[in-house]
Amino acid sequence: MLKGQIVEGRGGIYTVVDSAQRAYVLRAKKRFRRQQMTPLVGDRVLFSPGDKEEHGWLEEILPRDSLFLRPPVANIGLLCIVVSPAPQPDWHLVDKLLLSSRMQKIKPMIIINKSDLDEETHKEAQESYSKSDAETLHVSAVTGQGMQELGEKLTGRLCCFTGQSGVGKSTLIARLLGITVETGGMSLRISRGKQTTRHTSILRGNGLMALDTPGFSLLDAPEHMDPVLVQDYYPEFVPYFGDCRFAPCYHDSEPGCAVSEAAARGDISGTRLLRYRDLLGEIKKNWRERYD
Ligand SMILES: Nc1nc2c(ncn2[C@@H]2O[C@H](COP(=O)(O)OP(=O)(O)O)[C@@H](O)[C@H]2O)c(=O)[nH]1
Ligand SMILES: [Mg+2]
Ligand SMILES: [Zn+2]
Repeated sequence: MLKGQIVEGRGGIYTVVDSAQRAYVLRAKKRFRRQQMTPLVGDRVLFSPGDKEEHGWLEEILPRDSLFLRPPVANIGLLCIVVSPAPQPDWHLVDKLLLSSRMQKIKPMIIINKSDLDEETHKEAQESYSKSDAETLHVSAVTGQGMQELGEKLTGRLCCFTGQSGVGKSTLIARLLGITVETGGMSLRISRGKQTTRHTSILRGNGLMALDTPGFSLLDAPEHMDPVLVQDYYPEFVPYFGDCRFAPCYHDSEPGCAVSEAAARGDISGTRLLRYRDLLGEIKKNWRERYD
């Protein structure tokens, strides 16, 4: 048996690539369906290659390091959350993506693209996230600023690009991997129309592996999350947890809240705390309505 990684899955046919970048076409054995195991793009697998024109067989899915749901991809090593000056950043969306990456134990990175247009967006990002553990990097796919450093950070892991539509995800990937990818304008409109049938595949080039996603304008808050756990995913709040007057404290409007005090002193970002409270409100509402 050989070892490889699924780079594409379509209608029960999987394309798997081995360490020498050779591609194989495979089908999954019936056993997978019986066991309700769905092979996913990104899965590391064992397989028997086919003979000449015959497809081979996917034999076994190796344990996953991570599982991302939108899109469904296994073993993402880095979630690249892209923002730009235009379209304007939706920091609530960034916070939700950070939350889901941390819940899945996937390292996040915030990429501020189109730095050729302004530096304000980068300053805003630093204000919000310098105390969290998310790295921020400002680049321009057009001028090439920061692109070499970005390429180095992507090396050696499967990187998923996500964020609003139009921020330059496809342009960044095309430039980094040296390949052609559908970007803005007409082709974007076409790909939008096809979005429901659009499948996910791993793109490869220059020794890098990336996933492009169509981008979305809205991401729902987690539906079944105990609201008291949300704060655990805000690393900059953690040092203050023991110092709040109430236990548990949601760091919402409780008196004597050490997290609120830290924000008032400017030790953590006040805007991020305000957005946390909005998200907490949404998660509380989902939690109350979970049995409806
Ligand atoms: N000024 C500027 N425009 C960019 C940059 N990167 C991408 N764009 C443009 O932004 C638009 C959307 O890019 P696209 O890659 O399709 O965005 P996506 O929807 O996130 O994949 C296109 O017109 C790109 O040419 C950049 O760094 N600077
Ligand atoms: Mg795109
Ligand atoms: Zn508190």
